[in-house]
Amino acid sequence: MTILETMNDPAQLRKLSAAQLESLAGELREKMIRTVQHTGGHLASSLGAVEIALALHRVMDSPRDRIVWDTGHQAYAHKLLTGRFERFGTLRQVDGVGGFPRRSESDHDVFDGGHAGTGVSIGLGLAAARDLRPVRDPGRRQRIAVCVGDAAVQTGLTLEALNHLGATKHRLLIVLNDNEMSISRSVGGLSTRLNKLRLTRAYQGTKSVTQRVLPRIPVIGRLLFNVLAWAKEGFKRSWAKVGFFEDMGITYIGLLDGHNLAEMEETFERAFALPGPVVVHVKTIKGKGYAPAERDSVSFHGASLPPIDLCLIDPTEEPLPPETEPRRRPRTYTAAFADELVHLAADDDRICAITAGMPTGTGLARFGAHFPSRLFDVGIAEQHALTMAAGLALGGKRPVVAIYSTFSQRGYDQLVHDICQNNLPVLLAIDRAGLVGEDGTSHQGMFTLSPQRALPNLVIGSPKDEIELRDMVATALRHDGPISIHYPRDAGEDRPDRVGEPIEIGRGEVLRSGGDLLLVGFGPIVQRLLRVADALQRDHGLASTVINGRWAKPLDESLIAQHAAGKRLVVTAEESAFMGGFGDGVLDALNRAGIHVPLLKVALAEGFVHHGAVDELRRQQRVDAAGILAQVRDALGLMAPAEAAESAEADPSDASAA
Ligand SMILES: Cc1ncc(C[n+]2csc(CCOP(=O)(O)OP(=O)(O)O)c2C)c(N)n1
Repeated sequence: MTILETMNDPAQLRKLSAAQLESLAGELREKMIRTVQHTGGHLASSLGAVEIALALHRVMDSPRDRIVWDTGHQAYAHKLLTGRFERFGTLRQVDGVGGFPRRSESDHDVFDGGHAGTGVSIGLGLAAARDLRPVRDPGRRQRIAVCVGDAAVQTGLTLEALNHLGATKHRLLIVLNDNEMSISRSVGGLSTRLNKLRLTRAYQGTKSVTQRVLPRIPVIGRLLFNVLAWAKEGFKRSWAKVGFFEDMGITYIGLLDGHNLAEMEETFERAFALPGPVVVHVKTIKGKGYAPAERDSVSFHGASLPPIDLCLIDPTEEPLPPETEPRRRPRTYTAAFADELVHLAADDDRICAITAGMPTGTGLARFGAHFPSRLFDVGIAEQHALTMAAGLALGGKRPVVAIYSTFSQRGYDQLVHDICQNNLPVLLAIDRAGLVGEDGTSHQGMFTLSPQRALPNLVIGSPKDEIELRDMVATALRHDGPISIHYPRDAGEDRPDRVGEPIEIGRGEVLRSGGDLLLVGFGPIVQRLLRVADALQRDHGLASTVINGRWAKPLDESLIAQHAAGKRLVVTAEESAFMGGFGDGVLDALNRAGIHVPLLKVALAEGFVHHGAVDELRRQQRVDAAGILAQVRDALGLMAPAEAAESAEADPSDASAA
């Protein structure tokens, strides 16, 4: 039996020897690699944070003490150490272990997250709450720690939290896990500063440490004296004023080797003894312990299957060559977007692009390869990305912000006030709209369409396929106002490629005509409506008109009203939240036109959608073709052919009646 298999409580960690802990670190890594081969997941970040997790759990008494994982993508070791070893093989699968901390899974998980930059605010809130409670046991104050990456530490939210934290006296340990990487390389002034720190302060001798440190730390009693004594003892560590944190009133300790357990434990222990907030800066290697991930942490940041077929990789070795040709996958919407943007930008030097730390995921890395000076990676700073786009537009540029639907939520007021109120020509390329699958609850792109529909001046479109996406991008960059184009994470429809051609804003498209039903869709879900229309015709002899809505705003109200009149049922379909979306727009339009036909709104059920394969989630949510068909049948009181045959068998008199 491995040590990991015997772990059911992190308290057991404190009984292990240094050699056992080293073996355990290896076992944790192996388990992660073997699991992610089958499930995909945030491998590189979690591999790099193994020793941090071990050290925190050894000096803290979780769940009484609280360990907050910023973003939460690096917490696999924490999960494995807190009772989820047995079920870890279900990582990111429906009803399995989630890819981020989840309070429903374990008392050791503090916060259900997934978005970067929340950790320090959560930690500060917990610390403030603790310090408002009467101290029951003065000898043992609750310890609170936040582990935050060098990219997430630069988010606006974290900077706001640090600024607040520095003005308080709350004891809070912030472990700054610095691997020099975001998903791509970390960017930003603070990054440059941390880089310099790494170069100049790493592993300086103790003598100079004490010489520099002793005069600078204010004398505040016995505990601190102990800390100073410890500094004198001969630890290889640099203590110095680090302007950025210390100017805000937060003690900085660094730089430590984030894979040296003993050194981290001792430092954390001492940091908890200090009377206020402390940043401990540790240097880690992203992907640590797995050569392919160490070499290419970008691909192994959030390894998904495909395109990185980890099944072909032996965890202990180099990647093995594929035995068969990888399955050809149609081009993604993201790729079509990037192609069109590069095409248009070649002739229009006003076009520039902004990403908030996601150049590869959004396809903008391609744009950057062609036009490096026109790509702005602002780091994980979605709010700034949008307002900077407003500034670029005011300066005569045609900015394109490519952003995942879920992360665009961060910049709502920037969209309302900075872009829409000023009616500026900014294209918001909303990638990952709809269900995204295994990344789960925090990442589903389902809450962007409804709030955007409320915004004056904003045009909102979604294409039926990847070529129509090219058309919409071409349209958007000729439009003189804010426009938001929503498209999914999926592969496209494998249409023959061509460059985009502008289309008319606010015009829908009739794809098929029929007299019984009207099916109207927003985005690629229209393809499923065509299959539903086929099935209704085949199984029930019902003819449907199918409209590709294209624009949620302005909606093609007259086209929809014209085709809705006299139908048995109008069906709207979208892969977005149930309330306030495209279907509600159609309902309002029909009411305004005085057309009273029953309307079935197909959308995602109210509530959050958790993790799992996207096809499975679509099935669960009844937004796949079969699910939509079933909903239509329910609405019309029809039976599926198989059911009809079954009930006919059960009751032959019915069959003769038919
Ligand atoms: C608000 C938000 N924007 C973007 C992302 C996508 N994202 C996930 S992890 C990550 C990089 C995090 O880098 P860092 O904090 O340094 O941690 P590391 O993965 O390097 O350990 C990004 C950009 C996110 N989760 N949340």
